[in-house]
Amino acid sequence: MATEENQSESRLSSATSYAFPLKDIPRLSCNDRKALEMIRKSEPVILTDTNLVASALHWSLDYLADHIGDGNFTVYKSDSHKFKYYSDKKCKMVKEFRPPTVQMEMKFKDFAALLKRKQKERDCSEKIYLQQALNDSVEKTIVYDFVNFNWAWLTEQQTLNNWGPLTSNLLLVGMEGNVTPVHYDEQENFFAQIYGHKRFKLFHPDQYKNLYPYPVYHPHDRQSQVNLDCPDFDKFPNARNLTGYQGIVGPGDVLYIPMYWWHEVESLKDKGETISVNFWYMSRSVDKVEHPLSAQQKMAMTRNIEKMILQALDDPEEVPSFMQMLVLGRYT
Ligand code: QVZ
Ligand code: ZN
Repeated sequence: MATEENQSESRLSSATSYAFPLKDIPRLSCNDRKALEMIRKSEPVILTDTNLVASALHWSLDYLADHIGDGNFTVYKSDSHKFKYYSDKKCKMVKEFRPPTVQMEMKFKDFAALLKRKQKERDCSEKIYLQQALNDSVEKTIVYDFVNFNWAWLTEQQTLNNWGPLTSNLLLVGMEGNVTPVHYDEQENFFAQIYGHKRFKLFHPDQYKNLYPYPVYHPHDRQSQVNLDCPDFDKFPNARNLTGYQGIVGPGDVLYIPMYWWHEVESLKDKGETISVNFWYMSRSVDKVEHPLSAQQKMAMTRNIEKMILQALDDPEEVPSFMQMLVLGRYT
């Protein structure tokens, strides 16, 4: 009888969303010395007045549909509200892997029409997310806004922080409710919000042990195996210790996401869709390694060791037993 009660209780608790302790990400002026200090120290901060994308604040779904041109755009479709990234290259490494999203190519006008149709539908289980590099595929009016981004401020930050070159600029158009599950990137990121609002949850790189990333050879490399909506604490017990930060960005805000910081992103219900542009930069060059190593350096090291072992064994299926032999009963 007691067992039955416990079972129903655990069923209930796993269905209820679990709240991790989250502190607010500071919102500061880009002229505030504290803000610059945070970027220098690789800490997340929301900058409210960079004017980074001031030239694009008139963008909307209809405006883009009218002016972005008839090039092809990459659109992801998901059966749920989640858009968990996977690497096409790594799909063959895991036999039983089934991609959770479908990638499509379409004209922006067709994307806009599809998005509006889905917003009207009562069944909102299927979602779409446009993700396109801002490049020559877009027409003059949009290029004009793009050229008028605050590149002077960006270049100043790049220089101050010793970052490498800008590697890519993604335009993101999402539906409200879309969620990009928790993952990290190997780049520095200025994330600029243009239309609608997004909620970010951020976790320090030292939360690695609480977030259980997939193996590097897995298509979901750099993603957490933990579902933050209903964590499986039996499988991932340290997820109970997870602590992080949160913040909401709106039009004109720029969030600095330091390299290796975990992030989950949700498009909020407010304007129907969200429009954002991110700026990914190569990391700063490390001039001197100091001990103890930082969480960031340990993550880079862990990735390299995993890659070396995989390369030597030449078979992902041999990696788990090898790792266990190395560790179990010796380092545990
Ligand atoms: C979103 C999606 C391959 C599918 C970042 C967000 C983010 C952002 C933007 C998250 C983002 C970046 C890459 C990709 C996506 C990506 C996707 C890549 C397939 C989910 C569309 O994580 O670092 O700027 O705003 O939702
Ligand atoms: Zn990301």
